[in-house]
Amino acid sequence: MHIAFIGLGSNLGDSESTVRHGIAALAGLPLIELTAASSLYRSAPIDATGQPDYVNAVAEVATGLSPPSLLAALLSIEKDHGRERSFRNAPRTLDLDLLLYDADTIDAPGLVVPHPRMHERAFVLAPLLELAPACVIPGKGPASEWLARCAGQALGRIGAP
Ligand code: PH2
Ligand code: MG
Ligand code: MG
Repeated sequence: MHIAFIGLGSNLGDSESTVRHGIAALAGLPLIELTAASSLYRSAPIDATGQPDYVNAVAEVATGLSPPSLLAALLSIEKDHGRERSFRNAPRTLDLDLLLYDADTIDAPGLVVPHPRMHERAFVLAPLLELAPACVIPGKGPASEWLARCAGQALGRIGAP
């Protein structure tokens, strides 16, 4: 079994409900056991302007799936929730990002792990640190040190998953 962390985000439709459904959908996948889910957070959009705020969370799973198979499963959940890809960072019903897979580093077309921007985003780091306070991002260092550098990013805890 492998341990993976998945980032969830939504800023279109009923985002709180969608993120909760996304977490439940992860738990329902074959060869995936949901081991923990963070609180939900509301966050201002990063790298996008004039969009609604996001709801974000992070889930921890134990899985027998390889990284490409896990990614394919994540994309199928996004599709089930009506995800459309119109332009980069377009508002989305549900985004599921593979953040970490064990301590692996992967650089393949369409699959880069650790997620290349996770260390500079409070909406990933705060929920991740709830689940894994000692988390070290391979190639980057302690997640807690990166969160301390994200002080300017607006983020509020909504509540339990
Ligand atoms: N996702 C993005 C771009 N910007 N901003 C917030 N607050 N939350 C996100 O999930 C997010 C974002 C691309 O996936
Ligand atoms: Mg994303
Ligand atoms: Mg994505």
